Amino acid sequence: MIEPFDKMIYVTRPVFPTIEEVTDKLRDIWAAKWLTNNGPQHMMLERELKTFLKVPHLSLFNNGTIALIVACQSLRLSGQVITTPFTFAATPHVLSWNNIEPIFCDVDKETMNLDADKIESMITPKTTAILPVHVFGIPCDVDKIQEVADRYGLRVVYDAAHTFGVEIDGRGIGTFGDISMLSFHATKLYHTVEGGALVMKSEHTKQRIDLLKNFGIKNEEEVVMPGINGKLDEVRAAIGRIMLNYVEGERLKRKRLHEVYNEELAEVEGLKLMPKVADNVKLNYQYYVVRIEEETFGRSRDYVYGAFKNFNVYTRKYFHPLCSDYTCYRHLSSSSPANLPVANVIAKQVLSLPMYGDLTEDDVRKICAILKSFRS
Ligand code: T4K
Repeated sequence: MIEPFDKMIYVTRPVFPTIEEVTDKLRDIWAAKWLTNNGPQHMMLERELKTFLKVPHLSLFNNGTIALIVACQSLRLSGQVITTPFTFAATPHVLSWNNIEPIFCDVDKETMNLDADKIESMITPKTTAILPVHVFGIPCDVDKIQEVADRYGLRVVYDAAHTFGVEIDGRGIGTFGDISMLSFHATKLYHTVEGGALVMKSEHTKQRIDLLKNFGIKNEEEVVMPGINGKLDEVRAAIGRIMLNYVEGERLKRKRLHEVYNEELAEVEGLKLMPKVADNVKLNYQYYVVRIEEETFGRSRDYVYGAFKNFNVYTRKYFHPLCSDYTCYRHLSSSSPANLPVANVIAKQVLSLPMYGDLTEDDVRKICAILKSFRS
């Protein structure tokens, strides 16, 4: 008989810096009397992140969603953009906010990312770009996606919200495609409370993006494009600078917890664990996701999700429902389940298990024991 946890175990918990570290930085901000609009903390964080992430240019934002909206604007995307239905709501919504039709393409059954072999069949004369997501921090097939994009003259914008610090062959994940978006939301491995960034190849694109995130204001006399307010303020930039000291420690704690999950769940019939990646990929271990195959596990994902609550464990069904099933998108022809057979299966199986550095190995072993006890 397994006892429930005596505290709520959530799918994740934000990393908190010490209050003293925050107070120290607040003193700097108070002394400078500068709160937002490209202040010193903002400028320093941009520089520090560029180095940390091994990327040539980076522009900070107040959240990842606004950043992605601006990325589409900066490349003047229009018409249709091919994306995945297996993602957070923000991904297709960003296209809608740009008056672009999301075209949903099926996903790969192992990585759960956009299936690069199916992209070509979704291209029409209206297609201007591909918007893949590195789901749960597992890199997409970046080479094949770029090859298709090049052949058809399409842009590639990555939703890299889950991929802070991920590298392929020592190369920052943000350097693939034309632009990548990172989210610095509180629930991410690295955060600025709310926040995000765009990573781009050229200084010219950065200049355009910096204008777009500040109302298009070039100087006191000239407003050169219809921009928006996407700026990150000084308080959150300062917290972001502190959090850079925490991110590698948090990554290593999560790496160990991933290993414990893998050890404990490896032999359980009916569970499919996180996809394996090539040796040249450095992961960030932000999420731990299992797929519950009802026929062999004997219980459905929804049963497991509900039963965990009796043990005070609050898992999440990331990402169910599929975006293609939202009321605002299900009328699209690409949303038909016949077009998305793999995504439809995966969305019924996935469950994100608790993953954050403050969990102990014993907590994870107990979560695994609870999960195994559900098998019938
Ligand atoms: N693209 C992708 C692929 C994304 O996953 C996201 C965001 C975006 C784009 C957009 O980026 P941003 O505009 O957000 O920068 C959460 C996050 O709010 C969202 O950022 C994230 N993806 C998504 C996957 O997860 P919810 O609605 O599940 O969050 P919530 O409030 O239910 O939090 C999850 C758990 O975390 C809670 O059960 C408890 C814990 N928690 C949460 C908060 C906010 C805490 O313990 N403390 C906290 O302060 O969306």
